Amino acid sequence: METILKSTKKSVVISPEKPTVLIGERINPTGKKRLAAALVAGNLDIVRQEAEAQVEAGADVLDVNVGAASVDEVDMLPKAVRLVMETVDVPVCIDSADVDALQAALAVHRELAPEGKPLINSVNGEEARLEQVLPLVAEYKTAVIGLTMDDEGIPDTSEKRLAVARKIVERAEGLGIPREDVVIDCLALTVGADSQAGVVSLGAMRMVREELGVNLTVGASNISFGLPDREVINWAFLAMAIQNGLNCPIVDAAKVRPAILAADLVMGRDDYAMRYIKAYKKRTK
Ligand code: THG
Repeated sequence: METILKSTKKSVVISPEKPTVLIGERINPTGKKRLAAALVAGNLDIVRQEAEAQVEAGADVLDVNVGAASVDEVDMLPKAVRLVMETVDVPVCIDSADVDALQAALAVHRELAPEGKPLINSVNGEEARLEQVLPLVAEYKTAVIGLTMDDEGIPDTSEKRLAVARKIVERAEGLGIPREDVVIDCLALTVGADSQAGVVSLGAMRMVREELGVNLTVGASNISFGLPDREVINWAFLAMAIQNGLNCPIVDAAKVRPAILAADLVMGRDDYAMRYIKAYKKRTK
């Protein structure tokens, strides 16, 4: 099961047989006042800096999200995607709740990388969203993240999240979108509010991976929201999620890459610990 993303110069293969792919989360104004203010002012300098810093920190793909109050995403998302594509070589993950913004960004992506293949973030099990986003995925031949939530919200059991994932995969295949181009997000909610949030998410990952065979992402840092020393919780969750089939988390690469390399090593995906040691040497230099 290979999901292949492409920029102009680079292909990234997401596969259970390969090392974990890191999708860098930092081009996102959520919780970042300085970036939000800059986006409102139309200033994209921080986007350029974050793109460079994340690739330097080991991000394999960059999520691009400009959603904030009073940002015109239809205007800004294509500009941010263009800037990221002109700044770094890695494939992009185009993240918006606004379908018109997704379409505008996809048009720019096609212009700059006619042979490229971005990841769209995201569709979910809501009828309206399936009807709006999947045709874009088919038209632009992209890959897409499917969130395991629907018109009723986020299901509170693993089985119900699996059912939403099954529906998204079936609807995608019905439009001729190959299953390998659907990456499922079983969703992490904070364990600070619900002690079962981690177990439900991890269980859904195992079931989706076993039944549907698709690749898996998750916005990993949500697991620790509101708690102290968040990184420790994120590391534990990521290691367990990787064992349950997670293979392309959305993360802050600078903060979690060592933990992910350690998990890949323990999972037998790093011969002679070459990747782990190389990253350690770079980090301590
Ligand atoms: N699933 C999918 N896509 C997603 C998410 C998901 N995209 C958005 C989000 N969730 C993942 N991205 C982020 C980006 C930033 C933060 C968390 C998740 C974040 N920001 C800090 C804060 O809020 O405190 C600011 C951190 C800083 O400045 O260092 O935490 O779940 N498919």
